[in-house]
Amino acid sequence: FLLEQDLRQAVARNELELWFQPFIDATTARTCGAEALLRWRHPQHGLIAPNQFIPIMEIAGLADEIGLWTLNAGCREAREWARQGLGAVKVAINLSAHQLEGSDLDRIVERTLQRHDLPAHCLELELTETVAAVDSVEATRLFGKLRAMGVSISIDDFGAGYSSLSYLKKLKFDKLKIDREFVTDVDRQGDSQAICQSIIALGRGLGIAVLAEGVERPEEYAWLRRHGCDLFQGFYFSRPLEAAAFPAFARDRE
Ligand code: G
Ligand code: G
Ligand code: MN
Ligand code: NA
Repeated sequence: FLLEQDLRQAVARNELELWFQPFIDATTARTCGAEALLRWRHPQHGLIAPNQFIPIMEIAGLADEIGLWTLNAGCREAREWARQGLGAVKVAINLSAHQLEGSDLDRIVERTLQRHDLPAHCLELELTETVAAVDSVEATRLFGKLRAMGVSISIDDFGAGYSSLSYLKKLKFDKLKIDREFVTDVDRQGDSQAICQSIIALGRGLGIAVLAEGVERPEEYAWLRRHGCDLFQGFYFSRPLEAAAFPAFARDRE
């Protein structure tokens, strides 16, 4: 498979990039962080989105190597934001299931933070709920260590998977990210309203911040704000930005 052979070389050839999509804080209306989104600048095919190569990455056994690259590049960028005087802006890195297995992820994260001299509270790790629910004994140990270091953990695509809520009792998280499916047209769809209100209440009850993903329209933003959602992300505020463009965006919203 051609793309797989190319992907094996992508890290060494410096073809991977991180783009950054801002998180907006409801209280201050400021940028308080960004999700790092992986892109592959292929020499022939141009910029390739993660949906097109992450499955290949996982099948080809490259998830750990590329995951390490991503964590490292994201922390380096967050340190650069701090150096440029952007206060309290976190970077959120997506993890794949593989990175939690047999895991010395806590040690990897610790070393990466040290290497870049980045405070742990500037790093957030995003997991889908299916990933979070895999092996709760190992995950409890791992998340406990990461959170004790000061790293935050988010549940991505919340509500879109098949998992039960029982992992919310076993594991501690810092943020729930409401899946875009429930955010789209929330201002005019009763079923989405019931679901978003429930997730916001759940977050409140558990003491976990709630972020709405995929906000595209001002009416969606207004509805979610009015109903107590804490954080926002989506095209309404900004598309994912190239690394070089992010600091200016964050500064302009201050
Ligand atoms: O960037 P885009 O908007 O196309 O993201 C598509 C999907 O790829 C999302 O589900 C996102 O979580 C995932 N994704 C983006 N970057 C990474 C990454 O660095 N690692 C992993 N595992 N998934 C990522
Ligand atoms: O699955 P995850 O949430 O990690 O991935 C985020 C994905 O959602 C990225 O592919 C990103 O480009 C996309 N995205 C972010 N904001 C919006 C939005 O407002 N609308 C749409 N359609 N997609 C979005
Ligand atoms: Mn994500
Ligand atoms: Na998501």
